[in-house]
Amino acid sequence: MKRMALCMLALVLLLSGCSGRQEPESSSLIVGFAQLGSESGWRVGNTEDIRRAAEEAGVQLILKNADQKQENQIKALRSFISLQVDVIAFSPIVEDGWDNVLTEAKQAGIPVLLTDRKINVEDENLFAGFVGSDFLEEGRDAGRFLLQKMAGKQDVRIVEIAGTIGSTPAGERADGFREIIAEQPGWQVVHSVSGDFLRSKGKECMSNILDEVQDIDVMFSHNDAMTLGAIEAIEQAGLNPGKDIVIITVDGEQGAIDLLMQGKINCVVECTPLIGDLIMQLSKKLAAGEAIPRITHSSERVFSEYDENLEHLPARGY
Ligand code: GZL
Repeated sequence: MKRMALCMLALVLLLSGCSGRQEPESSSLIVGFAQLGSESGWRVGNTEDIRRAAEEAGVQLILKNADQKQENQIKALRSFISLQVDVIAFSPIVEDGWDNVLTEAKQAGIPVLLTDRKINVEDENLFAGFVGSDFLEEGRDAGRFLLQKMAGKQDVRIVEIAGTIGSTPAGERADGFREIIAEQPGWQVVHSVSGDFLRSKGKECMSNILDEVQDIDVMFSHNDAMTLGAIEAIEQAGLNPGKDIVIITVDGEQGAIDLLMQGKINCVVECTPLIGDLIMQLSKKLAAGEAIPRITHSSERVFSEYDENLEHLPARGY
Protein backbone atom coordinates (compact mmCIF):
# COMPACT_ATOMS: atom_id res chain seq x y z
CA MET A 1 0.00 0.00 0.00
CA LYS A 2 2.83 2.32 1.00
CA ARG A 3 4.62 1.68 -2.30
CA MET A 4 1.48 2.52 -4.26
CA ALA A 5 1.26 5.77 -2.33
CA LEU A 6 4.92 6.36 -3.14
CA CYS A 7 4.41 5.85 -6.84
CA MET A 8 1.40 8.17 -6.82
CA LEU A 9 3.34 10.79 -4.86
CA ALA A 10 6.33 10.45 -7.18
CA LEU A 11 4.02 10.90 -10.15
CA VAL A 12 2.50 14.03 -8.57
CA LEU A 13 5.97 15.39 -7.83
CA LEU A 14 7.06 14.60 -11.38
CA LEU A 15 4.00 16.24 -12.89
CA SER A 16 4.37 19.30 -10.65
CA GLY A 17 8.10 19.54 -11.35
CA CYS A 18 8.01 19.02 -15.09
CA SER A 19 6.99 21.87 -17.35
CA GLY A 20 5.05 19.98 -19.97
CA ARG A 21 7.82 17.38 -20.34
CA GLN A 22 6.84 14.05 -21.77
CA GLU A 23 6.36 11.78 -18.76
CA PRO A 24 9.01 9.01 -18.67
CA GLU A 25 7.93 5.53 -19.41
CA SER A 26 6.49 4.09 -16.23
CA SER A 27 9.37 2.51 -14.35
CA SER A 28 9.66 0.70 -11.06
CA LEU A 29 12.92 2.57 -10.29
CA ILE A 30 12.56 5.65 -8.12
CA VAL A 31 15.71 7.69 -7.36
CA GLY A 32 15.76 10.41 -4.73
CA PHE A 33 18.41 13.05 -5.53
CA ALA A 34 19.41 15.71 -2.99
CA GLN A 35 21.12 18.46 -4.97
CA LEU A 36 23.20 20.91 -2.93
CA GLY A 37 22.18 24.17 -4.55
CA SER A 38 22.27 26.38 -7.66
CA GLU A 39 25.45 28.29 -6.80
CA SER A 40 27.13 28.16 -10.19
CA GLY A 41 26.62 27.50 -13.88
CA TRP A 42 28.29 24.19 -13.18
CA ARG A 43 25.64 23.21 -10.62
CA VAL A 44 22.75 24.31 -12.83
CA GLY A 45 24.20 22.28 -15.67
CA ASN A 46 24.62 19.31 -13.36
CA THR A 47 20.98 19.44 -12.26
CA GLU A 48 19.73 19.78 -15.84
CA ASP A 49 21.85 16.85 -16.95
CA ILE A 50 20.58 14.63 -14.13
CA ARG A 51 16.97 15.46 -15.06
CA ARG A 52 17.69 14.74 -18.74
CA ALA A 53 19.42 11.45 -17.97
CA ALA A 54 16.61 10.28 -15.68
CA GLU A 55 14.02 11.02 -18.34
CA GLU A 56 16.00 9.17 -21.00
CA ALA A 57 16.65 6.25 -18.65
CA GLY A 58 12.97 5.97 -17.68
CA VAL A 59 13.88 6.61 -14.05
CA GLN A 60 11.37 8.36 -11.81
CA LEU A 61 13.45 11.16 -10.27
CA ILE A 62 12.55 13.07 -7.12
CA LEU A 63 15.05 15.93 -7.00
CA LYS A 64 15.19 18.34 -4.08
CA ASN A 65 17.46 21.42 -4.01
CA ALA A 66 19.08 22.28 -0.65
CA ASP A 67 19.98 25.91 -1.50
CA GLN A 68 23.53 25.30 -0.20
CA LYS A 69 22.41 24.31 3.30
CA GLN A 70 23.49 20.96 4.72
CA GLU A 71 20.46 20.80 6.98
CA ASN A 72 18.23 20.98 3.91
CA GLN A 73 20.14 18.15 2.27
CA ILE A 74 19.72 16.02 5.39
CA LYS A 75 15.97 16.78 5.43
CA ALA A 76 15.75 15.74 1.78
CA LEU A 77 17.57 12.47 2.50
CA ARG A 78 15.18 11.76 5.39
CA SER A 79 12.19 12.43 3.11
CA PHE A 80 13.57 9.93 0.59
CA ILE A 81 13.93 7.36 3.37
CA SER A 82 10.32 7.81 4.48
CA LEU A 83 9.21 7.60 0.83
CA GLN A 84 11.19 4.34 0.58
CA VAL A 85 12.80 5.28 -2.73
CA ASP A 86 14.85 2.58 -4.42
CA VAL A 87 18.12 4.54 -4.48
CA ILE A 88 19.34 7.73 -2.83
CA ALA A 89 21.92 9.85 -4.65
CA PHE A 90 23.33 13.18 -3.49
CA SER A 91 26.12 15.70 -3.89
CA PRO A 92 27.22 16.39 -0.29
CA ILE A 93 27.92 20.08 0.19
CA VAL A 94 30.62 19.31 2.79
CA GLU A 95 32.41 16.11 3.80
CA ASP A 96 31.37 15.86 7.46
CA GLY A 97 28.03 15.38 9.26
CA TRP A 98 26.40 12.54 7.33
CA ASP A 99 26.84 9.53 9.64
CA ASN A 100 23.41 9.66 11.31
CA VAL A 101 21.19 10.16 8.27
CA LEU A 102 23.13 7.61 6.20
CA THR A 103 22.82 5.10 9.05
CA GLU A 104 19.05 5.64 8.83
CA ALA A 105 19.21 4.99 5.06
CA LYS A 106 21.21 1.80 5.66
CA GLN A 107 18.72 0.62 8.28
CA ALA A 108 15.95 1.28 5.75
CA GLY A 109 17.82 -0.87 3.23
CA ILE A 110 18.23 1.99 0.71
CA PRO A 111 21.55 2.10 -1.18
CA VAL A 112 23.31 5.48 -1.36
CA LEU A 113 25.33 6.81 -4.27
CA LEU A 114 27.64 9.81 -3.74
CA THR A 115 27.80 12.11 -6.75
CA ASP A 116 30.28 14.93 -7.38
CA ARG A 117 31.60 15.22 -3.83
CA LYS A 118 32.84 12.82 -1.11
CA ILE A 119 32.18 12.39 2.61
CA ASN A 120 34.02 11.39 5.78
CA VAL A 121 32.09 8.70 7.69
CA GLU A 122 33.07 6.19 10.38
CA ASP A 123 31.51 3.32 8.44
CA GLU A 124 32.51 3.32 4.76
CA ASN A 125 29.60 0.92 4.11
CA LEU A 126 27.15 3.79 4.58
CA PHE A 127 27.48 4.47 0.86
CA ALA A 128 27.91 2.16 -2.11
CA GLY A 129 30.24 4.30 -4.21
CA PHE A 130 31.24 7.71 -5.63
CA VAL A 131 30.85 9.05 -9.15
CA GLY A 132 32.44 12.35 -10.12
CA SER A 133 35.70 14.14 -10.79
CA ASP A 134 39.22 13.52 -9.54
CA PHE A 135 39.70 16.89 -7.82
CA LEU A 136 43.25 16.13 -6.73
CA GLU A 137 44.16 15.66 -10.39
CA GLU A 138 42.35 18.87 -11.32
CA GLY A 139 44.53 20.73 -8.82
CA ARG A 140 47.63 19.01 -10.19
CA ASP A 141 46.63 20.00 -13.75
CA ALA A 142 46.38 23.62 -12.62
CA GLY A 143 49.87 23.35 -11.16
CA ARG A 144 51.27 21.66 -14.26
CA PHE A 145 50.00 24.51 -16.45
CA LEU A 146 51.71 27.03 -14.17
CA LEU A 147 54.99 25.11 -14.36
CA GLN A 148 54.82 25.55 -18.14
CA LYS A 149 53.64 29.16 -18.03
CA MET A 150 56.21 30.30 -15.44
CA ALA A 151 59.08 27.98 -16.43
CA GLY A 152 62.38 29.30 -15.08
CA LYS A 153 60.79 32.08 -13.04
CA GLN A 154 61.51 32.41 -9.31
CA ASP A 155 59.50 34.16 -6.60
CA VAL A 156 56.06 33.67 -8.18
CA ARG A 157 53.34 35.14 -5.95
CA ILE A 158 50.01 33.29 -6.13
CA VAL A 159 46.62 34.16 -4.67
CA GLU A 160 43.96 31.46 -4.34
CA ILE A 161 40.19 31.88 -4.28
CA ALA A 162 38.98 28.60 -2.84
CA GLY A 163 35.64 26.84 -2.96
CA THR A 164 33.30 25.96 -0.09
CA ILE A 165 35.28 25.27 3.09
CA GLY A 166 35.09 21.58 3.98
CA SER A 167 34.03 20.47 0.50
CA THR A 168 35.95 17.83 -1.43
CA PRO A 169 36.71 19.97 -4.50
CA ALA A 170 38.08 22.83 -2.40
CA GLY A 171 40.33 20.62 -0.29
CA GLU A 172 41.61 18.39 -3.06
CA ARG A 173 42.11 21.11 -5.70
CA ALA A 174 44.19 23.05 -3.19
CA ASP A 175 46.23 19.97 -2.27
CA GLY A 176 46.87 18.89 -5.86
CA PHE A 177 47.97 22.40 -6.90
CA ARG A 178 50.38 22.73 -3.97
CA GLU A 179 51.82 19.26 -4.59
CA ILE A 180 52.90 20.24 -8.11
CA ILE A 181 54.37 23.68 -7.34
CA ALA A 182 56.02 22.65 -4.06
CA GLU A 183 59.55 22.32 -5.44
CA GLN A 184 59.59 25.63 -7.32
CA PRO A 185 62.06 28.11 -5.75
CA GLY A 186 60.27 31.10 -4.28
CA TRP A 187 56.82 30.10 -5.55
CA GLN A 188 54.26 30.68 -2.86
CA VAL A 189 50.53 30.97 -2.27
CA VAL A 190 50.67 34.32 -0.48
CA HIS A 191 46.91 34.54 0.19
CA SER A 192 44.02 32.05 0.15
CA VAL A 193 40.38 32.80 0.91
CA SER A 194 37.07 30.99 0.30
CA GLY A 195 34.62 32.45 -2.20
CA ASP A 196 32.17 29.58 -1.56
CA PHE A 197 31.99 28.85 -5.33
CA LEU A 198 29.88 32.02 -5.77
CA ARG A 199 30.50 34.68 -8.44
CA SER A 200 29.56 37.52 -6.08
CA LYS A 201 32.01 36.32 -3.44
CA GLY A 202 34.70 35.78 -6.03
CA LYS A 203 34.45 39.45 -6.97
CA GLU A 204 34.40 40.54 -3.32
CA CYS A 205 37.40 38.35 -2.42
CA MET A 206 39.51 39.54 -5.34
CA SER A 207 38.65 43.16 -4.68
CA ASN A 208 39.86 42.77 -1.07
CA ILE A 209 42.97 40.86 -2.19
CA LEU A 210 43.89 43.63 -4.62
CA ASP A 211 43.67 46.13 -1.76
CA GLU A 212 45.76 44.00 0.62
CA VAL A 213 48.27 42.01 -1.44
CA GLN A 214 51.09 43.50 -3.52
CA ASP A 215 52.73 42.13 -6.66
CA ILE A 216 50.29 39.35 -7.56
CA ASP A 217 51.52 37.18 -10.41
CA VAL A 218 48.85 34.45 -10.48
CA MET A 219 45.25 33.88 -9.40
CA PHE A 220 44.17 30.24 -8.95
CA SER A 221 40.39 30.02 -8.55
CA HIS A 222 38.54 26.80 -7.69
CA ASN A 223 35.63 27.48 -10.06
CA ASP A 224 34.63 29.58 -13.06
CA ALA A 225 31.83 31.41 -11.25
CA MET A 226 34.30 32.91 -8.75
CA THR A 227 36.77 33.56 -11.57
CA LEU A 228 34.22 35.59 -13.56
CA GLY A 229 33.59 37.70 -10.46
CA ALA A 230 37.30 38.08 -9.74
CA ILE A 231 37.98 39.21 -13.31
CA GLU A 232 35.42 42.01 -12.84
CA ALA A 233 37.38 43.17 -9.79
CA ILE A 234 40.72 42.92 -11.61
CA GLU A 235 39.46 45.03 -14.51
CA GLN A 236 37.85 47.55 -12.16
CA ALA A 237 41.31 47.92 -10.59
CA GLY A 238 42.68 48.85 -14.02
CA LEU A 239 44.60 45.60 -14.51
CA ASN A 240 44.50 43.19 -17.45
CA PRO A 241 43.44 39.63 -16.46
CA GLY A 242 45.45 37.00 -18.34
CA LYS A 243 48.34 39.44 -18.79
CA ASP A 244 49.06 41.41 -15.58
CA ILE A 245 47.77 38.46 -13.55
CA VAL A 246 47.83 34.86 -14.86
CA ILE A 247 44.35 33.35 -14.38
CA ILE A 248 43.82 29.63 -13.75
CA THR A 249 40.28 28.36 -13.20
CA VAL A 250 38.35 25.08 -12.90
CA ASP A 251 35.05 23.84 -14.38
CA GLY A 252 35.04 24.65 -18.10
CA GLU A 253 31.82 26.67 -18.31
CA GLN A 254 31.19 28.32 -21.68
CA GLY A 255 31.82 31.73 -20.15
CA ALA A 256 35.30 30.71 -19.06
CA ILE A 257 36.17 29.18 -22.43
CA ASP A 258 35.02 32.41 -24.11
CA LEU A 259 37.36 34.44 -21.85
CA LEU A 260 40.18 31.97 -22.55
CA MET A 261 39.77 32.71 -26.26
CA GLN A 262 39.81 36.45 -25.48
CA GLY A 263 43.10 36.06 -23.56
CA LYS A 264 41.56 37.05 -20.21
CA ILE A 265 42.00 33.55 -18.78
CA ASN A 266 45.15 31.46 -19.31
CA CYS A 267 44.01 27.99 -18.28
CA VAL A 268 40.65 26.26 -17.75
CA VAL A 269 40.79 22.86 -16.05
CA GLU A 270 37.69 20.91 -17.03
CA CYS A 271 35.38 19.54 -14.33
CA THR A 272 32.38 18.11 -16.11
CA PRO A 273 28.92 18.37 -14.52
CA LEU A 274 27.52 16.09 -17.22
CA ILE A 275 27.45 12.89 -15.15
CA GLY A 276 23.71 12.21 -15.31
CA ASP A 277 24.03 9.09 -17.45
CA LEU A 278 26.65 7.60 -15.12
CA ILE A 279 24.40 8.33 -12.13
CA MET A 280 21.46 6.55 -13.75
CA GLN A 281 23.56 3.55 -14.85
CA LEU A 282 24.98 3.12 -11.35
CA SER A 283 21.57 3.66 -9.73
CA LYS A 284 20.03 0.90 -11.86
CA LYS A 285 22.82 -1.47 -10.80
CA LEU A 286 22.27 -0.63 -7.12
CA ALA A 287 18.50 -1.11 -7.48
CA ALA A 288 19.18 -4.53 -9.02
CA GLY A 289 21.33 -5.44 -6.03
CA GLU A 290 24.54 -5.35 -8.04
CA ALA A 291 27.85 -4.07 -6.65
CA ILE A 292 29.32 -0.90 -8.18
CA PRO A 293 32.89 0.44 -8.17
CA ARG A 294 33.76 2.46 -5.05
CA ILE A 295 35.09 5.21 -7.33
CA THR A 296 33.91 6.09 -10.85
CA HIS A 297 35.78 9.11 -12.26
CA SER A 298 34.50 11.19 -15.15
CA SER A 299 37.01 11.85 -17.92
CA GLU A 300 38.23 15.44 -18.20
CA ARG A 301 40.79 17.59 -19.99
CA VAL A 302 42.59 20.92 -19.74
CA PHE A 303 42.10 23.93 -22.00
CA SER A 304 44.82 26.59 -22.11
CA GLU A 305 46.39 29.42 -24.09
CA TYR A 306 48.65 26.80 -25.66
CA ASP A 307 45.69 25.12 -27.42
CA GLU A 308 44.97 25.90 -31.05
CA ASN A 309 41.54 26.06 -32.70
CA LEU A 310 39.63 26.64 -29.47
CA GLU A 311 37.06 28.41 -31.59
CA HIS A 312 36.10 25.03 -33.04
CA LEU A 313 35.19 23.57 -29.63
CA PRO A 314 31.57 22.34 -29.43
CA ALA A 315 29.26 24.36 -27.15
CA ARG A 316 30.00 23.43 -23.54
CA GLY A 317 26.37 22.94 -22.53
CA TYR A 318 26.85 24.65 -19.13
C1 GZL B 1 32.88 20.18 -8.54
C2 GZL B 1 31.66 20.84 -7.97
C3 GZL B 1 31.92 22.29 -7.75
C4 GZL B 1 32.19 23.06 -9.02
C5 GZL B 1 31.59 24.37 -8.68
O1 GZL B 1 32.59 18.85 -8.85
O2 GZL B 1 31.29 20.25 -6.74
O3 GZL B 1 30.77 22.84 -7.15
O4 GZL B 1 33.56 23.14 -9.34
C6 GZL B 1 30.32 23.94 -7.98
O5 GZL B 1 31.30 25.20 -9.77
O6 GZL B 1 29.78 24.96 -7.24
